[in-house]
Amino acid sequence: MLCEISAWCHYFMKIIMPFSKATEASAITRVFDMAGGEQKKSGGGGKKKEVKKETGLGLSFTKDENFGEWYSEVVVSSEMIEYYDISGCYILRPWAMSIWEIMQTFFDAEIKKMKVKNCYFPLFVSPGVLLKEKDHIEGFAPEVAWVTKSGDSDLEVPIAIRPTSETVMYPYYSKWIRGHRDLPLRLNQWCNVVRWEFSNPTPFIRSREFLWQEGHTAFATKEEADTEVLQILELYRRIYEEFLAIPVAKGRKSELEKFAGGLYTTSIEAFIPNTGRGIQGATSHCLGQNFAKMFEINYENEKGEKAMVWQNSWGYSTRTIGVMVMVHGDDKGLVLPPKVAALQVIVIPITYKDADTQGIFDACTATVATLSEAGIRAEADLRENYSPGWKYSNWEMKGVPLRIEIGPQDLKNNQVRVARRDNGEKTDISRVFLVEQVKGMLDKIQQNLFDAAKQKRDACIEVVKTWDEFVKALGQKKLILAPWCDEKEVEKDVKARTKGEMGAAKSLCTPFEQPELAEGTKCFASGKPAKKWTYWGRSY
Ligand code: 87F
Repeated sequence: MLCEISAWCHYFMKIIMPFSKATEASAITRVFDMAGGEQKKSGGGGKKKEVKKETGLGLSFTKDENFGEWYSEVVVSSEMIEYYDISGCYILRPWAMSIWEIMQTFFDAEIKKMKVKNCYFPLFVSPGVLLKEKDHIEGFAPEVAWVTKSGDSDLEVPIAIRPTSETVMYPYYSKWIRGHRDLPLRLNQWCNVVRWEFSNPTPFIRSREFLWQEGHTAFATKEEADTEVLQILELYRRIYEEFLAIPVAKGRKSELEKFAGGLYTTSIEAFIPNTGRGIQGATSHCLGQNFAKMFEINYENEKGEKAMVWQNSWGYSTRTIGVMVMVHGDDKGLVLPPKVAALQVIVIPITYKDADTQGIFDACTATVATLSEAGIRAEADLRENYSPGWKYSNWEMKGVPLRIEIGPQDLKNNQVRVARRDNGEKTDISRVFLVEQVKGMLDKIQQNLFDAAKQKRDACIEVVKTWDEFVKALGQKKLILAPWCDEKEVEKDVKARTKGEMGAAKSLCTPFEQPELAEGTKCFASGKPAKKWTYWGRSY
C-alpha cells in the first residue's frame, strides 16, 4: 500500500511542478489598470484589450457579438468579481457573495427541515484516504492539488486539498454508525473546494477554487436514499427556477457521465442559448454501497445482523451565479432576478439647479424607509458627485431590478417614477400605493425573467431522429432531444464523431419528463431500438 501511495504522489508531483511555473508566467503577463481591474483575461493567448478607465458607463462588448468578453466584462464591471493574480481564482465581492448568501439561506433552512445537520471537516486530505476509492479518483486525479512543502522543507507525505469530501468524511461515518439507531446520518457542509482545472477558467463557471455545499447521507435502505436524491434535486430545481429564474431540466445522467464512484447520478441541466451549451447546474447522487464497502460503513440492523448503509451525496456551487449572469445579462450589464438581488430597489434623486434638493433627498430617504419596513431591499444613491444619468447606468450595470426616480415634479404630485431593469418600462406611481405597487412589480420582473428565459431556451430545443439531423442541430447550437439506445459505447462513439475545436457533444441528461416514445423508434446514433429520449449538446 505504501508503495502505491508514493507512486501516486510521484505522479501528482510531476503534474504540479511544471504547472505552477505556467501559472506564474500567466500571472506576469496580466495588465492592471488604475482601478485594479484586469485588462487581460487569465491564461495566455487572449488578445489584449484597450485599457479602459473604469467609468461604470457602458460595456465594450455585446452579448451577441462577443459572448466571452461580454461575460468577463459584466462580472467585473458589476463588481461581482475581481480578477486575482492566480489563474482560475477569483475574488467574490459583496455583490456576488450576497446572492450566494440568499440561496444559502433558502437551501440551509430547507435541508434542516429534512433533518440534515451542518458540520465542518478539514480542508486537507491524507493521500491514503483520498486514493482509497480508486474508481472514484481515477479520472479526477490530475485535478487534485497537493501541498508539498512547509516553509523550505518538503513534507514527509504530501497532503491533498479536498476536491470533494467523500473520502474525507466516510472514515468517520464508519466510526459513528454502529447500530440502526444511528441511521439515517445526514450531514452537510458549506465550504470551499479546489480542483486544479486545466481548461479555460471562467469566473463562477470553472474556477480552481469555489464555494459549494456538499451533503453526505447514509441510510438503512435504498428506498430512503432514492427518496432523498429526488427531494434534494427538487430543492436544486427551486433554486434555479424560483430564485434565479432559470428554466432547468431534471433528469438522470448516462453511465458515461455519472459520478463514477456512485450508483446513479441525477442532475439539473440549464442551457445557455448564446453559446448553445448545456450546463450542469447541480447534482444529486445515489452512491449505492460502493463507498460503504470501501470504508466499511456497517451497522447492526434490528434483527441483530450486520448490514451495510446506502449513501447519497449532493452539491451545488457558486456556478449557479455564473449561469444566472449568462442567462439574464444584457448589453447594459447584469440583470438580477429580484429574489436574489442584494438590492431590489435603488432610489435616485433628480435635482436641478433651483429644485428643492433637501425636499427631494428627504423624499428619497422616506421612500427607502417605507420600502425597507415592508421587507423590500432598498437604498438611496444620494452621492452628489455623480449625475443621475451616471447613476442610472451604474445601477443598470449592477442589475438592480427597479429604479425609483424622484424629481421636483414627483415631489409635487406625491408620486415616484419607477423604471424596470428587465424591460426598461417606466411608470409613475402614487406614494400612497408605493409598497404594494413595488412588490407587484418585483414579482412581475421575477416571473418575466423566467418566462423570457424559458421561451429562449425552448426555442433552442430541437427534436431530432437521425444522425444527420443531430449534426445539423449541433451546428446550429441547439439543445438536442434525441431517442437513444442508452448504450455506453454509443455515447463514446457520439463523442468521437463530434470531436472538434468546439468540444464534443455529450449526453446532458435523460429528462424525467419523457415525451412519448413511439414503438419502433430508432436510436439517432446507432440505429438500434431507442429506449428513451435524452438531451444532448455541447456543454460547459
Ligand atoms: C475532482 C477531483 C477529485 C468531482 C473531482 O458531485 C475528485 C472529484 O469526486 C470528484 N471532481 N468529483 C465528484 C464529486 C461528487 C459529489 N461530491 C459531493 C458531488 C456533489 C457533492
